[in-house]
Amino acid sequence: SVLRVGIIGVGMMGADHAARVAHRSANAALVAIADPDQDRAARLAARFDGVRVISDPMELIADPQVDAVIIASPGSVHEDQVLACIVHRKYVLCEKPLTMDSASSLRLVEAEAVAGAPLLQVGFMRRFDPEYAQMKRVLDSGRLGRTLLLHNTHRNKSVPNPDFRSEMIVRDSLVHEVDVARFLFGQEITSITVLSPAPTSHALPGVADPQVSIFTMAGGGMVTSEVFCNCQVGYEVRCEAVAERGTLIAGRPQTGLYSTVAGAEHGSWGGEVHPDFTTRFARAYDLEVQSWIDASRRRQVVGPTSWDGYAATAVCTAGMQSLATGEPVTVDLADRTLVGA
Ligand code: ISE
Repeated sequence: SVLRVGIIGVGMMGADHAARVAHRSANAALVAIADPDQDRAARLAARFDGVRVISDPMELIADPQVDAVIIASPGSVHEDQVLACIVHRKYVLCEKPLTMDSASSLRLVEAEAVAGAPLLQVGFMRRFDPEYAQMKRVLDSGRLGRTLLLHNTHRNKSVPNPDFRSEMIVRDSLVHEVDVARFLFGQEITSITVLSPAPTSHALPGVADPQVSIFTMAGGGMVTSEVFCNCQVGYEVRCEAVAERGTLIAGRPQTGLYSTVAGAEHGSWGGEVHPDFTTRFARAYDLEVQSWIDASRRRQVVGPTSWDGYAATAVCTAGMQSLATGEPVTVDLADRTLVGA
């Protein structure tokens, strides 16, 4: 039977997922959406057949006609919404960050363990990007020897939202690099340092942008990440892995001299720089959502788990502390066996 999907939050990401579920996925139907902005929800619903607008997200989760839920609301309301999905035994794909801090994410890991079956996939779509996925396979094959380092670049053209301050760059943007590091190394992060170089004049006053972060992995490897949210050019995400006998780069521009300049639409390199994540990771999101649909129909969770969401939030919680001093902060992680994850 077709998986009947409801979506909570239809801003940029939720609206993108709505079109994906309705038009580009097999064995799924978009049946309901909820958003605090009723007009926005009604306008979006009108673009599809048979999609109901339900004003209360909790009602959408409880609705017997909704089999599974995508949560694309702001991180601050994720905890209650994911908890409701667990209570109603609904499969749920929750966008990152899982929650705002480590303690609330841990509560979700525990609630899922008590429910007795995994229900939650966290929206770390990079794991589904064909190049990142291939990088993982090559590193795991051992052909290049042990993985030593990762160098990540993560740039956004701009962040118009005035709430997007230094902490949010850690919690909402750097969190992807946190998951990439845990995914590619297959290890936890033990400490994080967040450095604040002199900021760009395009950042709001007092906002540390760009930021440079250093993670230490449980096995002693290291990860450096530049996150730059007002780079003026476009969306650029790259990862270089350094192993004992070789290197790999995901997200490399295809050919020739690469040069970007602010002012043109999205910069240029003889080709186009992506305007934002919806185009750069379109394929990753398609694969992520289809995999979630397929797994939910089999009553399974196969992507990043509640533990992955919690571990990433725990690293970002430590990262937000480090932001204040620039000193390394040890990541405080629960004992996985004790929480049943
Ligand atoms: C956004 O929420 C994302 O997830 C993007 O991938 C990231 O580049 C951006 O900085 C975040 O705001």
